[in-house]
Amino acid sequence: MHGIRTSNKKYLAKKKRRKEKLATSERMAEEMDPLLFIQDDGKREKWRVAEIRQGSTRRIFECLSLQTNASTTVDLARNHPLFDQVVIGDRVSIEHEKIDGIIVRDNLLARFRGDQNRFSLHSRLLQPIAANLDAVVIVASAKDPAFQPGFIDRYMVLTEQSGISPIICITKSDLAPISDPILAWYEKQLGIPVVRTSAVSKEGIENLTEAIQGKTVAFVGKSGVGKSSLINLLLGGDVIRTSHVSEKWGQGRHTTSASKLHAWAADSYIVDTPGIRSLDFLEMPPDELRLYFPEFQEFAPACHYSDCLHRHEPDCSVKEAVKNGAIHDFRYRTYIRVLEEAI
Ligand SMILES: Nc1nc2c(ncn2[C@@H]2O[C@H](COP(=O)(O)OP(=O)(O)OP(=O)(O)O)[C@@H](O)[C@H]2O)c(=O)[nH]1
Ligand SMILES: [Mg+2]
Ligand SMILES: [Zn+2]
Repeated sequence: MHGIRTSNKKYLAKKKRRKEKLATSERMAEEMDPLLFIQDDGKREKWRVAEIRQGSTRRIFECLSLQTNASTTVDLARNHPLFDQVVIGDRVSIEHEKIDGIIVRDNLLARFRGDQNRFSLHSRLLQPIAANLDAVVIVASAKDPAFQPGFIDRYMVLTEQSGISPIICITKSDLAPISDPILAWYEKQLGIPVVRTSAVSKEGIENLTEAIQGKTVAFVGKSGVGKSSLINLLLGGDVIRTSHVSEKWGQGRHTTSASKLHAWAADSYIVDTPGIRSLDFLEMPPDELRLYFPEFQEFAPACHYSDCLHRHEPDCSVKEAVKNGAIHDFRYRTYIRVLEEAI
């Protein structure tokens, strides 16, 4: 009897969650003009957008053919309807040396704009990072800049929101051993692959290769953690510029200034992204955030209030689970920190 009730409750909660999740994707879809997004009819040659450069009056797009090894450069003038729609990783069709349609995306990794005051007017709340990804590699360094698992947690909110699976990569393992218990938790309780690498000693490069071969992935993380250095190794040479971060770690200047997609093996692409200083969630709807902590979902249906934010509410099963160790305290603290930014 009890079992049935619980599973029914779980089912309803799941259904509700799906509906709520839809809200985000619907919001994102609303920003997409249906006339510009086309279905893949399988007939036309498809191209993948690898790089976007801003010219004085136009935008220049470097594209790689999905059928052959060809690459091509096309551009769009400012008044073209696709001018500000195309994102790195997009699959596009090209006609008369112009992009004439974006194929409907599988997914879009985006972040909330942190550079605007939440009361300011802006047309787009989300800033796209890359489209059509199979996974996101969240890169953190063991040292220089210091290991900060809170940043990994924050990125996981974005990967959950966009429905893309995360891979955690702890690099610069030559500088410090990292045995933070949170890493074991990510791996064992959340099922997220964790690889440890060094671009200097080459430790773990094989594991990283194995984790991302045959996929399209984006490398994300703070500036100076070593994203481009790893990608250079995978590309087999010094293709991308990397550089020492200024004396004060974490305050470093950004070496990679724009995202770029690199083809490095058969059907394998990596998007190198510029590091960011902080990931802010001012625009995250507070009642949506809780959906992006997957380990809460098992407990949330038993909370007294169905709209429980797991903060100050009485009879909260999530808080109970934190207390008895079923949910990691560190993850819960990240949740509360992000929630307080969003409220
Ligand atoms: N000791 C050590 N240093 C590394 C390693 N990987 C990268 N570095 C150094 O860390 C610095 C930053 O590396 P980048 O690869 O440019 O870092 P990034 O994450 O691409 O930085 P942004 O492009 O600014 O986002 C460089 O001085 C690298 O030589 C590593 O595994 N071990
Ligand atoms: Mg870089
Ligand atoms: Zn609760």
